[in-house]
Amino acid sequence: MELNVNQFKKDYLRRLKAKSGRPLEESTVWDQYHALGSLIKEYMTDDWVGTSIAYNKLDTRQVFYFSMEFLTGKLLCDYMHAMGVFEVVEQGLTDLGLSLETISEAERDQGLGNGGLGRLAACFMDSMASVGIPGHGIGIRFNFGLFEQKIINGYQVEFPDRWLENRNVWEVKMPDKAVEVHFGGSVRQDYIGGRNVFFLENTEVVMAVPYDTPIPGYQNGIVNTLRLYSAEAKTPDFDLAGFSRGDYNRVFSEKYAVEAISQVLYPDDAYENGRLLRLKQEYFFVSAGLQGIMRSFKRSGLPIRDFHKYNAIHINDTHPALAIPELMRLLMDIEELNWEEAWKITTQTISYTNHTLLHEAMEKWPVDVMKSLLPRIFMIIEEIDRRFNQITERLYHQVDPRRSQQMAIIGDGQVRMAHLCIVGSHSVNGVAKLHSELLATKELKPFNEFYAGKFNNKTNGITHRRWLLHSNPRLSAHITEAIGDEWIKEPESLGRLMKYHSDPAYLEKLMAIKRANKVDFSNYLHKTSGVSIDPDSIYDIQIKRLHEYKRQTLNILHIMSMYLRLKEDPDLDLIPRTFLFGAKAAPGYQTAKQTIKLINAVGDLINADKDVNEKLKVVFVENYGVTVAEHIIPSADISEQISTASKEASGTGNMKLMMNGAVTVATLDGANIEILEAVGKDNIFLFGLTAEEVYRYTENHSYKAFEIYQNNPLLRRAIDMMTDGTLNVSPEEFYLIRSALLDHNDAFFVLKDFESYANIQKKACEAYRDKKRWSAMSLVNIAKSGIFSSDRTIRDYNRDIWKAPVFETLKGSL
Ligand code: AZC
Repeated sequence: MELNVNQFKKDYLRRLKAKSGRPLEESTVWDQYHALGSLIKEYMTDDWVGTSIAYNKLDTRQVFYFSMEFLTGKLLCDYMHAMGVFEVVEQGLTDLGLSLETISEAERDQGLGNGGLGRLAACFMDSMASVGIPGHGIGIRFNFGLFEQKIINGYQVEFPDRWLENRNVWEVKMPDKAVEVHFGGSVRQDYIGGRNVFFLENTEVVMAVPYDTPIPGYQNGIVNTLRLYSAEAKTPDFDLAGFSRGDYNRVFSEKYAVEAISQVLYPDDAYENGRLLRLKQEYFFVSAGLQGIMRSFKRSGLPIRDFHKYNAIHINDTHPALAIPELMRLLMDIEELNWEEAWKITTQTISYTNHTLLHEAMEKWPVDVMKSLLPRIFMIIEEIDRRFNQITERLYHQVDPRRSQQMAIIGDGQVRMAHLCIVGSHSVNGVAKLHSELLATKELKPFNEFYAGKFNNKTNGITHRRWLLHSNPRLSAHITEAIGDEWIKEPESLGRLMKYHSDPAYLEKLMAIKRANKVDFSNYLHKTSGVSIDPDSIYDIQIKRLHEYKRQTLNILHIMSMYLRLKEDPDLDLIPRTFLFGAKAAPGYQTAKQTIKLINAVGDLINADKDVNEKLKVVFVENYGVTVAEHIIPSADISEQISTASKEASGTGNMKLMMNGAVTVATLDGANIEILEAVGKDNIFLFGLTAEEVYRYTENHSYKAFEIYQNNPLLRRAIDMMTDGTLNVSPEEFYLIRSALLDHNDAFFVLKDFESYANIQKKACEAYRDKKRWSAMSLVNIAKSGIFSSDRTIRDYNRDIWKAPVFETLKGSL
């Protein structure tokens, strides 16, 4: 948009006064942030409203991305970049004696997600708008996002994330678009006008109230919408009669029970804990979202039988799986279509992404729970299952009689949500080549054979605008100086940087930028936690959720072994190295929590030991999240992507780090394999078992972890350090970690991969010593990262699955 500095200053001073009721000199940083947010939102409004009018007018096919999680982070600076007003605003604020940096610190992270899955949804929102796809997000407006983590005495302690406590300037409440969602009750069946009709009776009614947040594309005037639903009690306040009788407890507890639905995000990443409230959350937003879509579709006057031609609904993992029976319900019970018509529309509307192969993450709901919470929905699922079984039984009863039971949606007293998604959608995709291949050939093989062509791959991506352009301005400028700014719209043109591959001046500047970013991060860390780190050491970074399969344990055991070697030989020629960890553990995941304590205990030992602390430092960065990531990633030298092969579906942190010039230490897992294909084997450090080997060892039970422990003295000493008193904790402190490794035969092959990990780490350090070689490696990683932009991912989804129109701009369609 057009905006000059003077106009901005004028607008801003007025807004500040109106919002805070005080002059600039007396305003707080919060006032300043709030006024700025509200002004930026206003600047966006014409395009936002215009976009939705244009989509309606053009009867456009639209995409709705249903996701339980949207891990958005902060929005202010992103918005300003998208609108092309960043520099003007920054200058205007400086003129007024204010600092944009300070003001943007007042914004709270929108942390409505656990990790990869939720952050992917946020990147997709950005890319859909920027690529020009009419695509919106549908989710839950949790009052509390993912918990805030504090490290106290080395332990993770969780605190509630009160992100809404000072209001959210970006959202717009839409009370007129609220819909009712029904739980419980019973189904009454009637035969009216020649057809079976189903009524829900005696249900508990919850109001789903939408809050809309604008999602602007990058300087294209398109503004899509993220719609998050909040649960409210139906009567506007509470039961007044009960209140006047003095029945306060009952009155309030009913209101709270309803509102509990959108109260808090479950803090489990890739793990399903099967709570009833969680199932309520899933149905709540799915039903609300579909009713909203249905309502506006009907307003358009288009025939209901064409619903799938105008709406593509994508479900992010199985959490929104109930969209399938819910859409069936709406089409049959409300729109009066028959089963076959409704089924055709439903399956052609819905597509599904699987994000994990881990069995503990696969959602299954007990039949009796589903039946009593959602009686009509359960009936529909039963009917889908019955019809599907009929076909599979006919097909397989002679060849393999067990197969139709294996494929059933309802089995062992449970509803298998992944099976429901596969049967009820027209496309099933994995999130990296290896993951999609394992889905099709192993975990979901019978389905892939049954549904030829339904399974496909869409390798994940990240928005290079947030993760490079905005969070690493020095590197962005250096790139633009060399190849122009086309890469912002067409990220694969980053490949043109390859011509600087052996240009000493260019590479030197690249390293100077990395050094400056490292200084920035060390200042940030010092300011936020009081910890000092040395920008001349290697920054070796592992940032992601804490999980046994991600193997933070392998990293820390290797650090412990380096410590032991250094203690024996203090003159060991090592380049100083800072190991940084950032990770939240699910509050109920004890092994993960012990790993956090272990990292901190090792850090305490090493950082205080003068024999080693010139060469090694271990830092656990508190409360890892989107904003912390934006500070760390530009400074990274080494990216640790060391999951047990076959366990990490894709990973996306790996992409962010490579894009910022870090070199990856990797197993052949998830998207690491595609990073290898992009950069070539000389620009990545690979180690460890392959997925095939992991499957083989697991299947034939030939792995013996204890033998490795006995035969590798250094590794044994590192493991024993957990219990022998060196760490200044009780010998019981890390018993879960130790027993997972030794008593339960190390399910994630930490011991098996240890030696090859230690070897590759040595190689990485040798490479780092050679500055020229390292800087060229770093450059190749940046240059080849364009394919990991979520713009590419979104274009792939749209080309193969959604098939929505792509608009360069909507100007002129109004
Ligand atoms: C994650 C995967 O673990 C990660 O590898 C992937 O990059 C990310 O999704 C985005 O696709 N999965 C989850 O966070 N959660 C579940 C239930 O899979």
